[in-house]
Amino acid sequence: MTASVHIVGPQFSTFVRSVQLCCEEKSIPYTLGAEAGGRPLAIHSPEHYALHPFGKVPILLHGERRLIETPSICRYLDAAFDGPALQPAEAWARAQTDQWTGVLAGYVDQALVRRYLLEFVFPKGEGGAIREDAVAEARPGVDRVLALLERQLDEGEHLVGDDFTIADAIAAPMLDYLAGLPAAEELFAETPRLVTYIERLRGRPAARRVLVAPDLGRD
Ligand SMILES: N[C@@H](CCC(=O)N[C@@H](CS)C(=O)NCC(=O)O)C(=O)O
Repeated sequence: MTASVHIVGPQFSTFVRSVQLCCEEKSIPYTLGAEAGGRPLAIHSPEHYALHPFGKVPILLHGERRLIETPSICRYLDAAFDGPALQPAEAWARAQTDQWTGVLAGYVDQALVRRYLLEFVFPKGEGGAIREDAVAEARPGVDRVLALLERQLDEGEHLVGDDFTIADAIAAPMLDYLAGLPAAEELFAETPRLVTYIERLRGRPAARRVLVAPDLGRD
């Protein structure tokens, strides 16, 4: 099996960044980009659907192996490669990590990214305007999720206890984007632990390479 992996997807994607963070945290050699097998891969092309039946990214390529779904990819990288463990060994803490990984990649992604953030990043209003009604409609869901994360951070420095896990790798890119919005100060006004947590995540050497640099120039 080859020592390096390829992450298929654009670097701006939150889920691609989560997989990239796992590689960086574990020092796994990787390449990243919207290509596969040395050829550009157009989103939603037949070639894309051949690699991912739902036409999403990321897709992990490791030698002959192909894997989809960010939580599964992160768990695989953690299990198959050396480097610092990104999941607790103890059964209950591991189950909590799995739980949060699923919650983040599902409900939290929907509320923060799909329903809210994407309204700012890819505005769908007339003339490319932000749809203020869609933003207002999505906002209660954002507030609920941020309050939930704030409560969870009462228990430790990261989402599951004190150590960085794949749950944090999934949370980091979406929270980083959210914290970059003009409305961030108001969004996070009631969640001081979350603000500190985002700064903690952003300060990790791996995160500095993934969240800040839009293009690492990797090929
Ligand atoms: N359940 C998937 C979700 C992946 C996903 O939604 N990726 C987004 C990019 S962050 C995507 O592929 N968007 C393109 C599309 O929906 O067509 C996972 O965990 O990897």
